[in-house]
Amino acid sequence: MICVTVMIAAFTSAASGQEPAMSLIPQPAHIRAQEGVFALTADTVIVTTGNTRDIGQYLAELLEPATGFKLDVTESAPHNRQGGYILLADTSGKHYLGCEGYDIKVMKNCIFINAPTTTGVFYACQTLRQLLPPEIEGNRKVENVSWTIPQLEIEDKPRFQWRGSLLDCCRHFMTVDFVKRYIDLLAYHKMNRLHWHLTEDQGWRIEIRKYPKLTEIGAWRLGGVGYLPAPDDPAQANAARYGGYYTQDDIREIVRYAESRCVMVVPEIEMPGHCQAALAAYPQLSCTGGPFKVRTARGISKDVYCAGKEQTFEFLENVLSEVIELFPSPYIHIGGDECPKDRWKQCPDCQARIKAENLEDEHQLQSYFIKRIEKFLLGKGRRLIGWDEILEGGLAPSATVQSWRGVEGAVSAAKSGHDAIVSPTSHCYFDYPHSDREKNSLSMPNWMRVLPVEKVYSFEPVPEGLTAQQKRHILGGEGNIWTEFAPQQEVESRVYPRMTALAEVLWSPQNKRNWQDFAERLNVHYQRFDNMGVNYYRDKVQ
Ligand code: TNX
Repeated sequence: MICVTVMIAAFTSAASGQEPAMSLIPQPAHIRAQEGVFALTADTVIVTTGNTRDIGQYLAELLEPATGFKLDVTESAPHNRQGGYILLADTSGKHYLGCEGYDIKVMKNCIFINAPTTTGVFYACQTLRQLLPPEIEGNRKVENVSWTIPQLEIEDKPRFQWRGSLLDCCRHFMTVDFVKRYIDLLAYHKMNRLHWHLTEDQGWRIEIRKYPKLTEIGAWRLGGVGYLPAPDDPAQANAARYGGYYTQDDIREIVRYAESRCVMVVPEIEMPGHCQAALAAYPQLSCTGGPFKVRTARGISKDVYCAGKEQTFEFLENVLSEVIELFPSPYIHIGGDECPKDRWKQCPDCQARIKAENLEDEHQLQSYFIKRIEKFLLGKGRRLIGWDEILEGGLAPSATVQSWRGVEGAVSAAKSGHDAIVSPTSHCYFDYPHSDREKNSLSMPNWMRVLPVEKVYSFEPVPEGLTAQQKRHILGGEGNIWTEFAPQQEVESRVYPRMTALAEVLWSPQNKRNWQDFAERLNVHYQRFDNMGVNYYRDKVQ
């Protein structure tokens, strides 16, 4: 009987023509393959040391559904256990692996995982997961699979510290469970930042106790249930009420969950533009006084926070104070992008501010706005991130710039000694179509250029023309999913497999990048996705 099982397993893996066991994404920095395998059985024990108990438990839970094994998690090395053991250790002696690196040694009867931090141990577990057959990802017991891991040694650490994804929960609201799954998939790819876009023209999604109308009014719009219509499209008039928001308890739950997956949640509270939903709730924060509706159409609203009135700053500081309480992230993203200056030009309060502060124009007024908010954040011990528009009119002293209109923003930031996150539309906008076919079938507008996975894979986050010192300011990159064209049920198929490619770009050594090799590993990765039920995009007519 045992013989038959082994033969079936061997046949299955040969038939797929792949070596799934070595198909790792992102590719580790160093692998040394060896002969033989470690066989995971119901008798295998997970041994934890130091602070690794929670991760040991997590690993046991991960392995249980497909194998049916309820592995013991203990703190002492077992004697004569038939099934061998997996030892998780966070050891301070491995400084050279950095704060996220790890090493794995797989031998016949045991697996040693070592890392200087629990984060490293967590990433080792993600690698271990991918060293098992793809069936490990199923949520039901699978028979006739031999759960083996090839004997090998891996030493691994990331190329970049900032491996992020923006998730826009404003253009479309997403449930807490969905956001958790999104985090799980990021963590699976060793991505470590969730840039959570929480406020927009089309919806305010975070409960602020001091300003209840933000969510009573600002979280709901009339229409825009599916793809957001163009501004001149009258189709949505009298449409149904649509929206939702996260309570402060929801937010705490998500932040805690993300922490357990080594993901830092960086909230984005947009200002001075992209705030029509807030103005619908509190029109006195605008230049004209309103009234406003939560925006239904896509595109950019001309109505923005008034930069002249003191109450705008009082409001934003109160909002940010609650945000800071909820998010332990050292960074707060304040947007800063696409802020039309039309209203400021006509507004007596804004013009008075320009005069009083000796500013040249409305661009400098925006810069005044951002610098003032930065000062507030720094006083609370937090650092500001803003889109590359915050460079216009003078950059706030310690701001980090997120470059989206190409990489020029990152170049100027790094040249002036500021940190930068790189996410150009050309390579990192996962709301754009995967292919012409998709673009046409979904009737996406022309400015959404086609972005195939191969192009994402060719992304180089460090722009040319920087000195070694300046290059150190490039923290990493982000793959962004804006959701004008992606309600929750379409988010995964926009994001994957492009995020998979970006994960390798941001984690693996640059000299290991090889599209052909990646494409082969991606085929095995698809089998893992199939088992996880990930709704990834695959162009069947390639
Ligand atoms: C630009 S990227 C925006 C978003 C849109 C996105 C659509 C950025 C800072 N602003 O508001 O959703 O394009 O691709």
